Amino acid sequence: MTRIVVLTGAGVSAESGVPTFRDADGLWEGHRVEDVATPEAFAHQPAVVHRFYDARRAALAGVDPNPAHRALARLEQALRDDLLVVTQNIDDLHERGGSTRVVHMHGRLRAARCVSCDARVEWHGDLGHEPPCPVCRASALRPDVVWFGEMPYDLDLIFEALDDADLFVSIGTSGAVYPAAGFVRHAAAGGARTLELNLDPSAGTHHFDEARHGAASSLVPEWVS
Ligand code: BJW
Repeated sequence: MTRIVVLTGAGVSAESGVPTFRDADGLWEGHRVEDVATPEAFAHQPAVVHRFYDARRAALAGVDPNPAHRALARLEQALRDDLLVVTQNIDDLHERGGSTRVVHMHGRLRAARCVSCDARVEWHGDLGHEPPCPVCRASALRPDVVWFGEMPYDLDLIFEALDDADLFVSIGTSGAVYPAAGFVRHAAAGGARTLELNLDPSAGTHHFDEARHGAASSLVPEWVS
């Protein structure tokens, strides 16, 4: 049974040099994430969407986990199955920081999915040249990420963990995107205490029992120690 569920967002990776989505520098080549992270954008402008993800996948090679990722890995070493990290991030910095119990509810940059047969493959290079699916060969690959209007991954597992949790901690997320933004209320309804660790008050900060504001690289190690 999972005692602590930690939800992370772009803010946990910000100090590693991965840009967030909705802060001052949150635009990519002038596009809002809401304009490029949709099935409609991929249908109408696949080259633009591929460029967005190919650039972010390539940038992963130049970034490293920061003290917040490493603190969560230390907590997992102490708590084992009692800790679950649910991340909205598609980078792999939690895993590279040492965490193993990580759910990527919005998918992973280093994976691709066939638009026809749904086969999933690990992917480290560019997808922009539209390689064929290695399984069905009939179609092309897309980034294995969850766009607006699509169903996030592993929701059954996540809601079950939230039901069981004694403590829910939200780190580095603006609370602008559902269903993740609703997890705090779900966890609280199940009896969990709730804590927000974020640079600024999130959109849902008033739903938390406690909120601490500052940089994740300081707040998370302080909370874990
Ligand atoms: C720091 C820091 C530092 C900075 N230290 N902190 C209910 C109401 C209204 C709308 C909806 C609703 N339910 C569903 C919707 C529709 C939609 C939605 O939410 N729209 C909103 C715009 C309102 N949701 C969906 O379509 C989702 N699917 C869905 O709902 O399916 C049906 C369903 C229904 C009911 C139950 C279950 C399912 C899918 C959403 C997919 C989102 N995809 C993206 C792209 C993924 C791939 C990619 O990365 O490109 O996910 S969009 C983007 O936003 C990405 C992120 O994971 C996500 C959240 O962003 P995040 O992480 O919060 O980043 P920021 O930038 O917003 O915030 C960073 C925060 O960090 C800030 O607060 C900073 O202050 C802080 N920070 N530096 C600590 N150093």
